[in-house]
Amino acid sequence: MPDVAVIPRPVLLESTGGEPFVLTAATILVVDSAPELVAVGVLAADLLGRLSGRPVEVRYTEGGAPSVVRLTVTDDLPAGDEAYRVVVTPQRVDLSARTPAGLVRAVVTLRQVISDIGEGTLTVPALRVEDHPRYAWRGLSIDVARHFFTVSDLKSVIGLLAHYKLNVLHLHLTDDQGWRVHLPSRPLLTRVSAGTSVGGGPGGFYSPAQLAEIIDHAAARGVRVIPEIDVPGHVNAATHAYGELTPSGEPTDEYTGIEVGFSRLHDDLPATREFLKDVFTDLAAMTPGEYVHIGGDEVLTMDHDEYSRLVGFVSSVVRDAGKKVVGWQEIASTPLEPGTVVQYWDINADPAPFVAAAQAGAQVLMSPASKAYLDMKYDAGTALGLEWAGHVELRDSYDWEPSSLIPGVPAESVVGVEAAVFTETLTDLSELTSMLLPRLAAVAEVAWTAPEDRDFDDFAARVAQHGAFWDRVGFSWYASPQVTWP
Ligand code: TNX
Repeated sequence: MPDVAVIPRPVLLESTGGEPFVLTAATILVVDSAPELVAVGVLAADLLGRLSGRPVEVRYTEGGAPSVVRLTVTDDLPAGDEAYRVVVTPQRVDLSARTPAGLVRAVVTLRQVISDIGEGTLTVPALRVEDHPRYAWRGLSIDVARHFFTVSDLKSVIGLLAHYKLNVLHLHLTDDQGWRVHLPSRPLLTRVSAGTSVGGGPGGFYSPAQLAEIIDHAAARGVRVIPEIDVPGHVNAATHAYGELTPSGEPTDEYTGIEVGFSRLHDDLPATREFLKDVFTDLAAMTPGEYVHIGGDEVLTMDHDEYSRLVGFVSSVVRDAGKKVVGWQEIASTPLEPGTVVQYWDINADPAPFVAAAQAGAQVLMSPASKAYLDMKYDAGTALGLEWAGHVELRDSYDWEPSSLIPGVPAESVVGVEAAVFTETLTDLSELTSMLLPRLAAVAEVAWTAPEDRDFDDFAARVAQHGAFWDRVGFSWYASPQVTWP
């Protein structure tokens, strides 16, 4: 099927032969009238409308219409919230799934197989897709602390996640250089520490209403938001706002450099636990999802005992607020409750703590920096990005196997895959997407597609077809020499 370049590669995609479906002015979109389904229907109609340049009507019944795109919820599919089916015949397109999130996946597959043949005419080849993801957690972590990204930027990123069937947006909301979410219990955090960023730029923050707007926008596209407040290190923005968090009682200076590991909380200061309780209780209250990320990385100036106590305390606050804990891999060396998610990033780390954590019922989320850190330079000539984990070309982001990455950690303990983009060197959406694309598509396929169905050459031939889409949407991207772009 030369014109069909679906990423991530579906479980089954077959041509059923014959004439394509043609979207005309007579085509209507039909969906049952449950509110969540209507929302997906409106999203799909809006998409088809934008592609064809003419509005597509949403109806609740077919009423004998000659040309129909139909969205249906059914149990007649493999298990899992995101399983879906697409069947295209000359007269109709049937999208079915077990859940609204599954329907979003089906709509995206439809979008990726549509050809625009001009003058508002869209065609879809006659085909059948049966599909479901390998991993339930397929994410992107984005650092909005080193540089701030607006609500509108994040909506663009969410669109990109949805387009590659990623379902988690992890927001790294705080770091030494800035505090990016307003918390009602601690107003000084944003009043004092939101206006800075790496290199001294203007910074910014999200109000509770804006965070809710991001969460809702993501939810409508089958993407859940996992917010992170990074403690007990990476906290200079907090100690800059609240002097009571430092041994001298004086606030620290603002920080706009890119060193890591120097800032810290102190468990023996009376203000510390009050602070942690306030901020994580507020954050959990603003989070409809199951998880809150507590950070926990790179605390280079604290002994292990104190680190363990602080991680334990924060984890208990998060659990008391009804949420499960996610933390960077360093938390694996502390006692963890079952169900905690440990995010692996440093490929040189000792496997032993991960093995022990998995045995204790923790799950591991795979973000190996040398594969999935999309702020790494592609090669020595890349203008932006860092290189502490080496250069990460497209093939590096594609050719790896999450289930056997950490020796001794059983495949069942791997909850999924998350790409990450830290933004020390990335100041706007265009710079951001130039690092995400095309590698985000590669990581998305690692997370969705079974290993036996993955092949770099096959992926490269498909991703070559996606450049035109990125151009149309206005995303900057990197023309990797590992792909023959058309
Ligand atoms: C490591 S990965 C960090 C971040 C940096 C990033 C740069 C991790 C948990 N911490 O603080 O921004 O490297 O790539």
